[in-house]
Amino acid sequence: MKLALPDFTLRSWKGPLTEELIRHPGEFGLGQVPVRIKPDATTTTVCGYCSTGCGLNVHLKDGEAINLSADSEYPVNLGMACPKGWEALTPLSAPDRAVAPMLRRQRGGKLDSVSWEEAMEVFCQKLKAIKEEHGPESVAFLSTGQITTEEMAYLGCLYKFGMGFVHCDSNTRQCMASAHVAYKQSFGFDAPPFTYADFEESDVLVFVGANPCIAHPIMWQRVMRNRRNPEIIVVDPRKTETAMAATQHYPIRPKSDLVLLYGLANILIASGWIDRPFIDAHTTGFREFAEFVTKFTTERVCQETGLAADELWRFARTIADGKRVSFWWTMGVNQSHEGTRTAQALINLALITGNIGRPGTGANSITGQCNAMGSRVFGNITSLLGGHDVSDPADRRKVATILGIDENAIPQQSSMAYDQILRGIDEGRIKALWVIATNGAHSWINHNDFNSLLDKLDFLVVQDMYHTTETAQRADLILPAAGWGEKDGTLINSERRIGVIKKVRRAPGQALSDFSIFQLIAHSWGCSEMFERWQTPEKVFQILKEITRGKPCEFTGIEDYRMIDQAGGIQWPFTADTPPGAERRLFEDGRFFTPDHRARILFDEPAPMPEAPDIDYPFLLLTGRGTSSQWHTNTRTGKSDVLRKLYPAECYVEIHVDDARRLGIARHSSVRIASRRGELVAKAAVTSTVQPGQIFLPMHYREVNRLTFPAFDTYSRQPSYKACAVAITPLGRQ
Ligand SMILES: Nc1nc2c(c(=O)[nH]1)N[C@H]1C(S)=C(S)[C@@H](COP(=O)(O)OP(=O)(O)OC[C@H]3O[C@@H](n4cnc5c(=O)[nH]c(N)nc54)[C@H](O)[C@@H]3O)O[C@H]1N2
Ligand SMILES: Nc1nc2c(c(=O)[nH]1)N[C@H]1C(S)=C(S)[C@@H](COP(=O)(O)OP(=O)(O)OC[C@H]3O[C@@H](n4cnc5c(=O)[nH]c(N)nc54)[C@H](O)[C@@H]3O)O[C@H]1N2
Ligand code: SF4
Ligand SMILES: [Mo]
Repeated sequence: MKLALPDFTLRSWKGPLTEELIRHPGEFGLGQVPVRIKPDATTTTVCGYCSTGCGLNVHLKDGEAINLSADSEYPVNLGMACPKGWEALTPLSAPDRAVAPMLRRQRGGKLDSVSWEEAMEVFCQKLKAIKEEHGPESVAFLSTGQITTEEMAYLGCLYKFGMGFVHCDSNTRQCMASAHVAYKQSFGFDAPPFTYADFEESDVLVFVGANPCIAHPIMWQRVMRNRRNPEIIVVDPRKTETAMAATQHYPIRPKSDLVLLYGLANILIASGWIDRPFIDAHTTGFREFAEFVTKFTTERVCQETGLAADELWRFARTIADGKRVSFWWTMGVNQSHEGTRTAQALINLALITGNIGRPGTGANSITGQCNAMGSRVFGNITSLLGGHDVSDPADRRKVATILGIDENAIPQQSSMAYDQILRGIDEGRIKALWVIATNGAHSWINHNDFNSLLDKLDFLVVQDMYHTTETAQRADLILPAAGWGEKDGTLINSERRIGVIKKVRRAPGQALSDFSIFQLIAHSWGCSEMFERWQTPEKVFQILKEITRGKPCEFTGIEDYRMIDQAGGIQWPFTADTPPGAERRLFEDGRFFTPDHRARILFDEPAPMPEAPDIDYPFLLLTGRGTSSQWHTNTRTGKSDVLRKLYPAECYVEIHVDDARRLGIARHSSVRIASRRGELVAKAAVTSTVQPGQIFLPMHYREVNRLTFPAFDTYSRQPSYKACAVAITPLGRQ
C-alpha cells in the first residue's frame, strides 16, 4: 500500500525543529555521530538484531548506505556476521514502512495519515484527559530491548518524571527478567560477569536451555575458535543444532532443570568436588544449601529428569575435572515458572566450584535483543535510571540532582509488570496503552487474550517502523519510527560492551527516530524544560555517564561516541583509571556487589510444571527460535527476499517419528494442534530431534502464541513460554 503524504510544511510546525525535521529530503547523510570514515567511504556501526552486537562496515555512496559487510577489526565478531546482519539494510526499504503518523478517528474506522502536529495534539490531549479522569495509574507503556540506550532513558524519564505516569514495562520481561532478578539477588547488581573471550578460554562449557547455533551464531563461532579441545555440554530437551555439535547432550524432561542442577550440586558437595576456600571467603548460604540439596539423590534426579545415573555422574565429574568451567544459559532457563531459581542454581554451581572471576569461567546469562542490557540498566522501569534503587532516598537525590529535576518528580511507587498491566486493562483500571518497538499481539504468551484486551482500551498508540504489525493494525494512533541505520545512539551487548550505531540512511517520509519522537512529546506535553539538555543522543549519553558514577555499571571513563567507535566498543565498568582496550570480566577480586561483598547462595523447592500433559492434551509443546534468518515476529526479517528463502514460509511443527507413525502423520502433511486456549494448523516436520510426547513450534509464526499457557515466574514475572499441554490431529495432505 502506498501512503499519500499529508501536507506537511515546516512552517506549520510550532514545536522544536529536530535535526531530522530540518533536513531536506535528499540531504542524506550521517547523523550527529562523528563517524570514523574510512577512505573508501565506509563507516562502522553495530548490528541491531541480537545481543551479540557484531561490528559492521557500512558502505556509503553520497552519504547513504548502499551495502554492508562484517567488520574484521571489531573484537566481538572478528569479521563474521549471520544472515540477519548481512541483510540488515533491506528491511529499511520495505513498502509497508510507516511514513507518516496515522490516526483512527473513530472505532472501527480506518487509519488516516495526519501531520506530526495533529498526532502530537491527539496524543497529549487523549492521555491528559485520561490522566485527569482516571488518575496517573490509568496509562501504561510497553517498550523494548531494541531501541538505543539514550532513547530508553528518554522514554523512561519523560514518562515517569515529565508526564507523571507510573506503570510501564518492556519486552525484556518476556526475555531477561529472570536473569535480571537472579543476578540482583545473588550478586547485588544485575551484572552478567563474562567477556566473549571466555567462550574461547573455557575447558568445559555448559549450555542450559540455549541454542546459540541458531540464536547467537557468532557467539557460537567464538566457541568454535576455542583451542583447548573443550567439553561442550548441552542441556536441552531437544537435540538442537547446538546439542548435535556438543560432546555431551542431556535431553532432560522439560522443566526438570532445577532438580538436575540441585542433584549436580549434591554430588559435587558430597564428593568434595568443590572450592571450599572460595565458598568460605566469598559466599553466604552454603551450609543451608548443602543441607537442602541432600534431598536431590541420584535416584530422585534420574526419575524426574529422565537421565540415567551414569549420565548424571559423568556430568558432575566433567564439572569437577574442569579447570575453567563456564555455565551459559538463555531462554530454556529464563522462560520458566521457576526461571529465577533455575538461573540461581547455575550461579550456585559456579560459586561452589569457584568458577567465577577467572578466564573461561562464570555464571553467564546470554541476553537476547541488541539492547536488552541497556533496557535493564537504563529503562527506568523496575529500577531507577542507572541501576539505582527507587526506594533509596540517596539514590533518588543523586539521580534528581544530575538530571536537574525536583526529587519529588520521581515516583516511589513501583510499576506493574507486563502481565499485571494486561490484567489492569482487563479490569478497566488501565485505559490507555503506548506500545514502542514491540509486537505483543504476536509475541505475548497466549496472545488471544492480549488481542481481546486491546479492544478494551480507550486509546492505543503504537510507535513502530511498520504500520502493518499485528499490534499497529489495532492502534488508534501510529507514530512512524526510524529504525536501526536511520538514527544515532548506543547499544549494550551481552558482554556489557557499549557499541555505537549511526545514521547511515534517511528514514522514509516523515518517520522520526524514537529519540526525536520523545523530544516532540516532551515539547507538546509541556515538560520540555526538564529535558533542555537532552538535545542529541550524545548529550544524553553524557548525562547517563554521570548517572553511572559509583555504580557497578560506571562508564565515566568514556569521553564520547568517537572513543567508543575507535576502541571497537567499550565494556562497562570503565572509569578514568581503567586501562583501555582490555577485556573485562567481573569479580576477579571475588568481591560481589552485595553490602558484605559476598554472593548469596539462593534456592527453593522445585514446583510442578503449571500445565503438564494429560489424557485430553497428551503432548508437551516447546517453543523457541526456528532459524538464524528469522527474528521474532518477523516484521523486519520477513522483508528480505534473501532471508525468506532461508526458512519455511508456513508454520511447521517438529514431531517425533514414533509419534508421527502412531498418529498416521506423514512428512509435510498438515496437522491441527490444539491447546485449551486455541488451535493452529502446521506442516509436520517429522524428526528425532524432539523427544516422543513433545513437539516444537518456532515462535516466528503468529499463530504459535494462540496455544501457550500464561504461567509466570514468581520472582521475575517472566512468562513460561516453553511448556504447555497440546493435542495433535492429522489433517492429511492439504
Ligand atoms: N535467529 C534469531 N536469533 C535470535 C532471536 C530470534 O528471534 N531469531 N531472538 C533473540 C532473543 S530476544 C533471544 S531471548 C535469544 C533466545 O535464544 P535461545 O534461548 O537460545 O533460543 P530459544 O530457541 O528460545 O530457546 C533455547 C532452547 O531452550 C530449549 N528449552 C525449552 N524448554 C526447556 C527446558 O525446560 N529446559 C531446558 N534446559 N531447555 C529448554 C528449547 O528446546 C530451545 O532449544 O535469541 C536471540 N537471537
Ligand atoms: N512462544 C514464544 N513466544 C515468545 C518467545 C518464545 O521463545 N516463545 N520469546 C519471547 C522473547 S525472548 C522476546 S524478546 C519477545 C520478542 O517479541 P517482540 O518484541 O514483540 O518482537 P519483535 O518482532 O522483535 O518486535 C519488535 C517491534 O519493533 C519494531 N521496531 C524495530 N526497530 C524499531 C525501532 O528502532 N523503533 C521502533 N519504534 N520500532 C522498531 C519492529 O518492527 C517490531 O514490530 O518474544 C517473546 N515471545
Ligand atoms: S549474530 Fe546477532 S549481532 Fe551478529 S550479525 Fe547476527 S543478528 Fe547481528
Ligand atoms: Mo528475547
